[in-house]
Amino acid sequence: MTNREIARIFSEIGLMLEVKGENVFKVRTYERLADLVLSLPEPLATIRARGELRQLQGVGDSTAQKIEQLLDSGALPYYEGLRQEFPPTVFEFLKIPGVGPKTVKLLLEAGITTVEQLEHAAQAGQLRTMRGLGEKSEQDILRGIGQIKSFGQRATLGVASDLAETIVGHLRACAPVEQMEAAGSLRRAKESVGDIDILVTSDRPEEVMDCFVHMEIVSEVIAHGPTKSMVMTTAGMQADIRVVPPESFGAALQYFTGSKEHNIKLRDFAVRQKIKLNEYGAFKVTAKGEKRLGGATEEEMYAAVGLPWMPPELREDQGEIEAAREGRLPKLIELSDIRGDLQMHSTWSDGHHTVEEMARAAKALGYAYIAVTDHSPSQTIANGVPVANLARRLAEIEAARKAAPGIAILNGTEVDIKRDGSLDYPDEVLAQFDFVIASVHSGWKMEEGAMTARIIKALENPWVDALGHPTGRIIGQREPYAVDIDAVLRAAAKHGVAVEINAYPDRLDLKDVHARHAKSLGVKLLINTDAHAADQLPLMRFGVATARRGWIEKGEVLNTLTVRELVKRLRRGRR
Ligand code: DGT
Ligand code: CA
Ligand code: CA
Ligand code: ZN
Repeated sequence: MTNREIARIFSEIGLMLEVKGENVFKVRTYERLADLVLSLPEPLATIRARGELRQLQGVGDSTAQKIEQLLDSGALPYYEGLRQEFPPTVFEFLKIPGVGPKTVKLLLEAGITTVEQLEHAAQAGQLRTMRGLGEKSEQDILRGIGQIKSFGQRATLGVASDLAETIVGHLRACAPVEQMEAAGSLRRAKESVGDIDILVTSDRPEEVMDCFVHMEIVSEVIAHGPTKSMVMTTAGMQADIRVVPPESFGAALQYFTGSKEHNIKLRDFAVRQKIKLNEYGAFKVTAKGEKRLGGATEEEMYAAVGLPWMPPELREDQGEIEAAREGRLPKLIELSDIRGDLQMHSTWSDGHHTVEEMARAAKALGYAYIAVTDHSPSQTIANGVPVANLARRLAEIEAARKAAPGIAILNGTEVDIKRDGSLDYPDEVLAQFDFVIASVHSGWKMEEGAMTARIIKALENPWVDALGHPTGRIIGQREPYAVDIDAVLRAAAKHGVAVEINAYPDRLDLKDVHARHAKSLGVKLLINTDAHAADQLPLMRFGVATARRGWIEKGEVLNTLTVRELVKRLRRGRR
């Protein structure tokens, strides 16, 4: 069993115990275990082989035994037993935004056991009569069910990327593939991906098909042809593969990368030049017939109609073809432009690794600096740092600076924006940090005007350098809070506050179109991972991809600067 699978089982145990109404400490124990397992840098089986399971923080004898059982047999009687106590839909309930374990308990007691029954009961106004629920929870539940339906079977960019990497890695090892690329919305780095589209060249296509349909992660073979196949994976996501001849690889890659809207516009543009573009190539159409112009590479496809190649992230028919014609495509930011990461959490709040461990991991990525931004005190669940502990925390940061030279460690905080727009540390405390990013973590349901005023008030505080995850959304799970993002971005521009593109793939916040709007207002951006463990630092790539979808260039992102330039350009550096 993988760490991820074991973590899921612990997390489900925690949820089931919570639905049962067990005591919170027991529940938290399992939540923490799940977090711990996810943050481990190596497989549990390896740790066990060294005899070090019991040395993990928070792992006692009984937990270690459970892990051993799972590793040996793939099953855990304690877990199976709990599952028997609930209808199988209990986890579907819990996925509905706005439905927590306490609500699930009430629903089950009322005999509601499927999402369908729940939706009907909510529509019929039956929930408001139940103790502990009201008209408001009824509306929340209906809205939550609606959100899940509209996200449908799509996956987040993070999940889709992992899956595509697994498939591509498997094919490289198993099949005689030459060129290989994942196309579609994944290549365009859309925030959600419907299915994975893989293109391959090979002189033995049938062997490629065989390897593909026999992958361990295949749960169902939907189609198995000589050059085209389609499977459903255990992750619940469909994947398609096509083998194409090398002279058509660029044409197919261009076609299947999409977007459909981009392709339609491009083909229109081609037709006016009497050129035909399709998944086989580019062709000049004359009275005598068709003459092949190219198709082995994407460059040939675009060159055939007199355009430069353009990055997949731009291909959304948002003006990129016009810009290409006029020679004003942006020079998009790249991952290698990033010199540091300015939002992450350490063991001082809810992170899994120490300041020094985070610094070493960031240095290994080639970064020149990080800001460690632990939560502020009102985030009690996230173990926010009380003022009284800040001096000890700073001492640890100073020690880490000595122990991990070669990377600058900024003493930062992710300070809470309270409901009234005031901040969770007093100004004289904020003044002592090197970097302050302010975020909303509570009171999601405020009305738009109040939320906008709340955030703008926070941006007016002279010690706020940046705004974190500006709309608070969790993709496919939680809608952004109601906020006038245009007004917020204008305030950020006015006060010289940088605005974050949170790179965590479940957030991507600012999202692409908002990033582009920010750029048009002259707002400076930061791309940060919000890592809660060292292995999350590489998620930076998703934030960079989102910035690229927003047409962002290097010069608009502050964490592409050297640390000296950065410190000068932060708001506090300009005082
Ligand atoms: P997804 O999978 O829903 O996240 O989005 P895509 O963009 O990956 O769409 P998908 O998988 O249906 O098709 C992959 C690409 O193939 C798409 O981006 C453009 C191209 N394509 C598919 N169907 C059509 C079509 O009817 N017309 C045109 N022009 N292109 C198409
Ligand atoms: Ca697709
Ligand atoms: Ca597809
Ligand atoms: Zn946060």
